[in-house]
Amino acid sequence: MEMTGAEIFCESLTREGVDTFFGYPGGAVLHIYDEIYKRKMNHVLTRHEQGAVHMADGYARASGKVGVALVTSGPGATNAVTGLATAYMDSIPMVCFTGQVPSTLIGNDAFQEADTLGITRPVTKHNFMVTDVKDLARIIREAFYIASTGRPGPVVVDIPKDITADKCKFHWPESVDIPSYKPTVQGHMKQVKKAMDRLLRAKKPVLYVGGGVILSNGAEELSKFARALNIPVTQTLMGLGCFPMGAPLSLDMLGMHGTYRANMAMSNADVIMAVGVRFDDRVTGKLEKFAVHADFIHVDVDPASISKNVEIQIPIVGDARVVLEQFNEVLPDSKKTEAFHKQIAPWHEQIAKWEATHPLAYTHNETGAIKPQFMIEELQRLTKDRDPIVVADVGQHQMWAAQYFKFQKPRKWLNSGGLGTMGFSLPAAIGAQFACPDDLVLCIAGDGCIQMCIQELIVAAEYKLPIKIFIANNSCLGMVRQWQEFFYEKRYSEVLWQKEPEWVKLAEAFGAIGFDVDKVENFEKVAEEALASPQPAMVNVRVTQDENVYPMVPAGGALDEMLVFEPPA
Ligand SMILES: Cc1ncc(C[n+]2csc(CCOP(=O)(O)OP(=O)(O)O)c2C)c(N)n1
Repeated sequence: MEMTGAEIFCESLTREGVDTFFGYPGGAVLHIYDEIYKRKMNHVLTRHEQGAVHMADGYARASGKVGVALVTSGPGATNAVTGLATAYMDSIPMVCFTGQVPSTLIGNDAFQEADTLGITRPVTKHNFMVTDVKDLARIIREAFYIASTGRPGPVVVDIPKDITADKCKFHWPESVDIPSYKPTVQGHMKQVKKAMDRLLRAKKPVLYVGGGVILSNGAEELSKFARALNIPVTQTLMGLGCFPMGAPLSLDMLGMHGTYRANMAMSNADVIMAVGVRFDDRVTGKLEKFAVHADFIHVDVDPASISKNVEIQIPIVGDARVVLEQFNEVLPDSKKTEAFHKQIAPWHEQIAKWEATHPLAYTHNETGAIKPQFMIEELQRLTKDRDPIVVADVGQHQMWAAQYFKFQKPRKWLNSGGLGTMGFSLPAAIGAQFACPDDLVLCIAGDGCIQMCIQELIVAAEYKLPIKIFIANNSCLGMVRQWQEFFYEKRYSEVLWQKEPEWVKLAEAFGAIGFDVDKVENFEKVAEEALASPQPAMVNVRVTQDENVYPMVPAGGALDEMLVFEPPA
């Protein structure tokens, strides 16, 4: 039977098992939207294309499935770019369909024409333009395959309008075979054994693990491996929760705002086994001074990330979970393991000393004003039994959430780590709630970030999503203020607001319930009320303005040259 391109589009999404997708209509995608209407598909109408793509992203991060977005040509596609770049930097599996002007008009500066392929090429893992309706089903199948295999990432499929009206016989390929794309899954066993051998000779080993462990669903294998050998584990911002934070072996986060013990351990280690990480500059600090005593083992699915920033002695290309499984197969016998534990015992003692001298710390305010760190700690305490998904935005509040909310499991901590996209949290929280309808979803945002995609709050109200937004409101762009305090002699240029919205009214205007709180003594009551509500809620938490995130490795500094918190005399 013949189908139109629009029918093929919808049928292909169904075959891919897409249960929810996010989008915004327009001229170039009208045929597709007509078919969505006829089939009553589970499409979520957002209020901005950036919101649609962040929702698809949050859905993917929380569920592990491919997130799907659909936007129109021209401004629809350009509005999607920030969301695509965000997903690209964090290796999030996503397929974004963009409408395009009819094939005959391409290159004519037609109404709502943009060179979507050109614009999105640097921010996608791959992109396609469909030039024949007969290719549509195959391209959609390949797009999902490319997005979700190897190092995951967003894929754009650009579909000219005429293709969605053209007809052909529907053919769904049984399997995908792309000769130029064959990601390596299994690690080379010789390399695994070599790495194990080097590791067992280490006196100061560290496991440096990140988002790749979460993306590959490798957290269990990681725990098994780290615990068997008793090796300390530090996680990147993207990897939080892939190993339980606060556990005896966990050094928690490393990098610019990492813990003192994590950064000192990295700086003094003799062997670093990196798994599913990319040696980002926010992690390494000054490269010439990064972990100068260490030999590196690097496990990564993307061969291009190996020796990209730091020279690797033992590379292993493969899926993080699969390679960790391979490591667990060649664990030493109990006698050798015991000897290794003894060999690294002084290292554990040293790490404990670092932790004792410089733990994460802040002081409470005598006036009863709320410190942002307190807000995070309290939120964790009040939601412990509900194992929430926490979606953060970008700035100081993000770093405090990363430091103080001790994530125990993967996929519970979602944030824009690579691109640092302000505005991410609210739509991503909505996407996460669609993916996990029974979970508590907390959105932790700054007063700057929340205003960037606030229009999506109405979507939470419309779909009755009980997301809980906590705004750490310091009446400024706090992270920028902190840099201006430290590095620009307190010249606070364009970071302090003169006016802000009336937050409770704003929440109510969007169909959510709103709360204000500004004293420690009231926080619990207000938070409990918001958390208990079946509605979306937005809590404006007035926090102190002059708080800084510590430790801090100044940009371009070495990891062990941290500015640390000094309690006031
Ligand atoms: C889209 C975008 N624009 C600008 C920035 C630069 N930036 C990083 S953090 C930050 C301040 C965020 O302020 P706020 O949301 O109030 O959070 P706070 O740091 O105060 O916790 C800014 C402007 C960014 N990351 N993203």
